[in-house]
Amino acid sequence: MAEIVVAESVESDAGVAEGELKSRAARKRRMDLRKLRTAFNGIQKKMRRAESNESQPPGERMCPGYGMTSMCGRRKEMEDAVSILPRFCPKLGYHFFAVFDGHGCSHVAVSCKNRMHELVAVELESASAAGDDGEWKGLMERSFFNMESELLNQSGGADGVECKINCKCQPQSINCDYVGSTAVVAVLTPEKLIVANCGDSRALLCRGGVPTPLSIDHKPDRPDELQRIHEAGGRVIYWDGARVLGVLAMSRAIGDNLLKPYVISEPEVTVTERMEDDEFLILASDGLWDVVSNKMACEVVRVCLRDNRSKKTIAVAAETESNANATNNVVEIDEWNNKQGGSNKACRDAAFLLTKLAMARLSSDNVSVVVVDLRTGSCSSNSNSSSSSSSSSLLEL
Ligand SMILES: [Mn+2]
Ligand SMILES: [Zn+2]
Repeated sequence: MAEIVVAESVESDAGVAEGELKSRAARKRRMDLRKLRTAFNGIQKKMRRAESNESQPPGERMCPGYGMTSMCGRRKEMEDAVSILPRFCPKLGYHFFAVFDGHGCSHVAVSCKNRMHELVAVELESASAAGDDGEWKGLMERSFFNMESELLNQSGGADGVECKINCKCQPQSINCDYVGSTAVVAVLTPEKLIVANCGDSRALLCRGGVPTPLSIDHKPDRPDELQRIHEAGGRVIYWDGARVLGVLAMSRAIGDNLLKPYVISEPEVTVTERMEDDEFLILASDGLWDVVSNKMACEVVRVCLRDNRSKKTIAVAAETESNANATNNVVEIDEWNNKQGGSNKACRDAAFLLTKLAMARLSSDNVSVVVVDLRTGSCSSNSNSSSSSSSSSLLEL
């Protein structure tokens, strides 16, 4: 600002009559620039507030854009379940996303869908500060343990099974011990992305265009899992792929009482610091991952989200062309950056496209996909700096 003032006084001191018009025009340009800069500063401040969510009570924080598809596909029964709960823990304002892939029957997956977020919220509320990574690990492990304990209590012990959910296995009590579900659970905080996984569903982060898995599938032939099963006295038999005792094609699951202690429900937990170049998160059941690679899934979602963004950018450009008033342009950008989170068309399209791709590639399983656009809604403090720097570079243009 000081620079501009100095420049103005120098020019008016020159006082050349012919230059009068020129300098008036220059002054007007500077005034416009100053207005624009003031407008940008205001918007930057607003963006930072919205993104850090500091001004909002945790219970009202914006959720990133998300979309999901869950399809029975070529299977007879639908045994997948999806759970999405923005602000599931009102005290902290964190967001919850999960995919549960049931086997034997849907009741374990459905119970997980109904209860897992509540169990995680109870743990979060009782934890004094869910800040450090070790605490997150314990917290998620306890939630999974409690989830399974509830299922065991439901199945009434020696008297047989008493499922609370109406399901196909209810009359045949013995089968219920062969019923289970995978669980891939993601908790999103303004700074971190926590993933707890048990089974062969998968969480994949796209960071700067690079597919970054946040979970490793629990398959019986994964060397460390194979060793664990052997040490527990179990065996992995190859019967249409590697299976625990020749039965289950995954080495961890919630439920599956008859395969204990070889099949365990303890999740593996990753805590990932959110970065400015985090693009989106995909959670999906093996119905997708069996036929679509991490790389391809990332590419498909990128195109969907980019298409949506570029449409918006074109709209902004058209608006600018027809209306030379720069301030209007700024308002458009402001709206674009602050667009509300929540269920979002681009993410829904991306999830649907991935599901269709799995079908086209002859997936024989249920397919469930959740896509979360990490560039919308709540952002980390890291991305605050990036948004302000990108605004400044806009200003320099
Ligand atoms: Mn499956
Ligand atoms: Zn059942």
